[in-house]
Amino acid sequence: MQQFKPKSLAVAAAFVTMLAVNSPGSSAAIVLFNDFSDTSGLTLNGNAAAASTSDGSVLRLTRAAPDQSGSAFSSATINASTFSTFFQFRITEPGGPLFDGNTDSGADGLVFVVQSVSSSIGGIGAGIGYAGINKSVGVEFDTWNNSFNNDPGSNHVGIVTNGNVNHGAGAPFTQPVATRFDDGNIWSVWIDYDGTNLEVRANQTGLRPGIALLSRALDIASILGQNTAYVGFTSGTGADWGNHDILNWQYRDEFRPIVDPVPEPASLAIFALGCLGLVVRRHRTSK
Ligand SMILES: [Ca+2]
Ligand SMILES: [Ca+2]
Ligand SMILES: [Ca+2]
Repeated sequence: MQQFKPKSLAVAAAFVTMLAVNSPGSSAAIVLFNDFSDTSGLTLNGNAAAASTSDGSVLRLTRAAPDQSGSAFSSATINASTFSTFFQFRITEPGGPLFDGNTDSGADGLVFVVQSVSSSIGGIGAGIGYAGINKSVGVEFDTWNNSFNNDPGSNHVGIVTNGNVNHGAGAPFTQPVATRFDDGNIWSVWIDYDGTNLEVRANQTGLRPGIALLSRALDIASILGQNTAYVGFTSGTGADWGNHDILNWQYRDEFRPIVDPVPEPASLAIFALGCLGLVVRRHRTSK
């Protein structure tokens, strides 16, 4: 998988200099976590914690145990009127009893969330830690069929709003995915919002697909009641469980799809500045 760390700080330092010359102002912000050895800038809630795994230091939203809930959000609000984000997750040790039409153990999944309520919010179980978060938009990776939520199956992506994980009749804005999200492999996710349409891409190859898995027209600024949001993740477990780990994450507060997760010079500069945690770097674009 992608390893996107600068080869050396000396190289990165050179980029700092270049940026100082070429990007003297501000307009775009970048959040970059190559790993979660330093979670500065994030507020971790509930059972969420950094964990050491074979992937390095990961953000473990929930561990493989019943009735866990965890969330992690940027401690400060960031522009979300347009954005592009990329992250990788791995869900391990899925387990628990089978019921409600599920044929595989493991639950409940995780959600990428933009919300304007609080950096310290989250729920549990069937709500994937997202239920009840008003003024929000969530992209769920749902691994458990809850018939009462009109889930379209036991493994699907969905775009949900205002903390409501009930998809409604016909389960609009969901897409079943054949390969289990909790099969233990690394999933790569791209989510892009151009101010009109929210698009979701996900696969296990790490190569950005041309076609979106799911899209939904949304006015996110209206939903949030503002242009800015706390951005992050939620997860929950109930009768079934799994380790829900975020391995790395980048978020750009402008629509600029991340084609190659290897960092651009600006990201290297951030790294060089020693900010392994949440980084909001301002640099001028030439618009
Ligand atoms: Ca499952
Ligand atoms: Ca579910
Ligand atoms: Ca669902």
